[in-house]
Amino acid sequence: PKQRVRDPIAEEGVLSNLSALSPHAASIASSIKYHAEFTPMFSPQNFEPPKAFFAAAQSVRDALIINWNATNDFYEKMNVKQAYYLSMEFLQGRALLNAIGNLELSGEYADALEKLGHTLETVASQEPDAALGNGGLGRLASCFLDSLATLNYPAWGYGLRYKYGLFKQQLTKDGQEEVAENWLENGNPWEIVRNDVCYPVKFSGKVVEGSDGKKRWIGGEDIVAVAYDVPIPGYKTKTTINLRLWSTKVPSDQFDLHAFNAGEHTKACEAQANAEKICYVLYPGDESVEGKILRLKQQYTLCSASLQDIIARFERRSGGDVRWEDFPEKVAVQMNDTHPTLCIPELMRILMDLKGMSWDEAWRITKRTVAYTNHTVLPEALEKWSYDLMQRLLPRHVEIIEKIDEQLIEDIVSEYGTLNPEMLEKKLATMRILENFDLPASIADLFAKPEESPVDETSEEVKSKDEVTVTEKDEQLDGEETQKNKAVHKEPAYIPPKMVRMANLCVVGGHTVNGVAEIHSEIVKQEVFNDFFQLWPEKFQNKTNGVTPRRWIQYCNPDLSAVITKWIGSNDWVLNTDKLAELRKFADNEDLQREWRAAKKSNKIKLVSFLKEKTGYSVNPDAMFDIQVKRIHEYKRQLLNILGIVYRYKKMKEMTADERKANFVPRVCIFGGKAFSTYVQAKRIVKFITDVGATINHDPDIGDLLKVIFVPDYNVSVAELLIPASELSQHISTAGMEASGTSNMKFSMNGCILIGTLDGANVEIREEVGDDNFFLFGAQAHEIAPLRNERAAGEFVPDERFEEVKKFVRSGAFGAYNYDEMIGSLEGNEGFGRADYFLVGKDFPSYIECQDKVDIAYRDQKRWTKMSILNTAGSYKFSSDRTIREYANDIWNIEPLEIN
Ligand code: B1H
Repeated sequence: PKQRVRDPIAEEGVLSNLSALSPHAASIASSIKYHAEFTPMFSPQNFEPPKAFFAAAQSVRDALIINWNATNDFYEKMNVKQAYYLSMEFLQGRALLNAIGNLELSGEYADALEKLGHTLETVASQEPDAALGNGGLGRLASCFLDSLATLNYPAWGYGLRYKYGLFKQQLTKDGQEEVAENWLENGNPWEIVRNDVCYPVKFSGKVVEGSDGKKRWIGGEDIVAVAYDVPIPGYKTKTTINLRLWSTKVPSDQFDLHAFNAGEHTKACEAQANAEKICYVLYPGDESVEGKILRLKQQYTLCSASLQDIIARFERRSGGDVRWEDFPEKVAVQMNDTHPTLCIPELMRILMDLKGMSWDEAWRITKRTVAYTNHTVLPEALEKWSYDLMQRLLPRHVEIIEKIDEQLIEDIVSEYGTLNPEMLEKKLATMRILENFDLPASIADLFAKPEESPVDETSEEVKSKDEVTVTEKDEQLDGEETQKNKAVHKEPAYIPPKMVRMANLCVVGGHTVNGVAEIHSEIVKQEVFNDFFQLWPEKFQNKTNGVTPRRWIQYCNPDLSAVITKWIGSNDWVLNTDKLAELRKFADNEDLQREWRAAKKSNKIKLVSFLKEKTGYSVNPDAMFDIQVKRIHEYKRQLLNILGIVYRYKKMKEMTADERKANFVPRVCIFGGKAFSTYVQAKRIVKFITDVGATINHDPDIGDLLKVIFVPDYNVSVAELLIPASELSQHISTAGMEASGTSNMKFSMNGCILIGTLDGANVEIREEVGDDNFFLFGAQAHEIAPLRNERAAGEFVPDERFEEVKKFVRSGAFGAYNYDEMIGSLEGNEGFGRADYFLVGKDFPSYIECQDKVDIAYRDQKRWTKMSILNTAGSYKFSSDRTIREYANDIWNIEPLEIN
């Protein structure tokens, strides 16, 4: 303590070159210099961009911590009701520009850094993306945090601190390769580890009943979850909320020193490795049983640690007077999809086993506290867990789930007991939480079926317990296999595996269920959860998604933002996007049109150099930039897009140079997106797109008329470059399959015109921007099932042009790789699975005809610019501020509270 710490700020001369700065910028510069000096991980001699980033970020963090503390002190003092957004994913992207923008310090930081020899842009580009999410669902969670803070809502996010985020995508001649994304390698300047905020989390063990009748969960494996806090600043407000991410470690007393000293190093470190691996990767591959166990451990860690933390806060804020019936008046828990479903049995367990509540009391509180957002209706994505696996890992929770299921059966029977037994049985079969379970003895006699052949109950039990450790999807495949074998070997019939349906548990245990766009919420009510909707119609709501206009216009598109601000007369639109609608009245104004086009052009030019750097391809900035970026999935139909391009290319090749020029608008077709590592068909599509690009981009007949580019490693930062430069974007999922989509909103905000189906939020975007400003094609949601039936019955007659394009691909026009299997999936040939399940063939003609209309519209730049302006103007509804207000009012019942 006697040794004086060197203070570069106080030292003479160090700041002499800062004198030209404003006082605020000068103090920022000195803070950056201070952090540069005392950032231990970089060598002291240099001040290269990585170090400049880290030092700048730390100086921002200082400001955030002050606001973070003020915010939380105030919430503590006011004992307000708080909302908690629980999500396995937060796709934050970079934080620097967002933070200084929200603090209104961008100019000062730019000046300060310039004085220190760097541009803000270069410094900001040093930051790795925090990619703790897969796609839309995770990015939505991050937009919500920005809106919650901006609107001064008392709310926190809870998630996991994955050591490795979403993989980095590399493109090779074989297609996509995945590489680990070590985003924490150089440290994370935004997080604050709270070593004192940690909770025990248990797995396995057993349940015992005490003499008082209380259940206790004992033994098994104990780990510890430690909190890492990430401050989330609101825009133009002091409110800085918290994203609390859990990391896992072994309890401090569990390092086996004896084993280590005896030379058994691996054994000594085993417990540690087991605990730490829980937070190693986002979405560990779950094809293996080991992978499934890890994923379930992740989900439980999130739920258990977060609820313990929430409950501790509730107790602390209650002072000496804990009134549990007030818990739902102080706490709202939102489950982001079914991944945090274990919140329900975990809250029940804590309230009953640790706080001494009765089942009925605990159930009432739980139901008033939690709510569930559904993000997908794809049957294969509705989470189910093997009952046996869950029982091994979470025996107490399974008991609780069984009782919830029993209670549900009683509710169903009392509501529908007068139905005929067959219908009642059907209701029970679809609504129960436990799947493939016998009915409880108490009601089995309602369904007495004398003629049914007797099954050996005991052998059934034993078999399914031992065998079932994998998901139902795999089990079904296994099952089919086994069934075939068994037919030959005349073994007993296949026994369907016992499963826990997480979505059903959410619907039963939550007070509200919401979809994420109007059409999706209708499908949720009318199809996926229709039986529940009939029973509890009041539970169901819609909350159309939104995106934050801060990150997705203001910060990623400063040129366009300046034009908008000039014409609206102020930058109020950043907080109140309704103002964007005022642009409508200037849509034909030639001056606005000129400025609008200039902004787009400058964004396109920036993208051109990025594309050159990342892919080596040079593209013409005067061509139309046509973009499809999203996860690669058959239902999103990147295949439809690329086959449309192939068709266009083929037509071009059949023409003379003059005809080509006269008939086609030059286009740069850009793709981006990652395929799940084990999704074979998606990976094939990635390879196909790059193969098509390799052929077309080098064809001297084509030149600038058509380029096809796959941007590697699409992520939030890449999106921030692509979206502002886009002119046409594609949202072309099979109708009824994309719950909402959120990039559609971002593109529209940035003056990009959409081509799309009537799916997800496209429907509402089209309503707002107007039919004339949206390129619509394709079958509608209600037509899909009949079309699939028609397809299956062999009654579908494919369009000539579709046949032609498939034949062209098969001819080997795009290299040696055999694309028979990919094209076969569009035909339903024997062995190629479901016959064009996503209806690419059906929608192909209307798609390419619509693309012709796009070309015609683009030739008239006045018309196109007007469409572009009307997209931005009509996008006002899709701010996440609007969405969050709706959640706050209709689901969470929380009020904004400004820090004073
Ligand atoms: C969405 C997911 C999802 N829906 C499982 N479902 C996951 C499901 O890791 N997993 O197991 C991860 C993600 N993601 C998306 O949510 C929808 O497809 C989009 O249409 C929607 O816009 C987005 C946000 O609501």
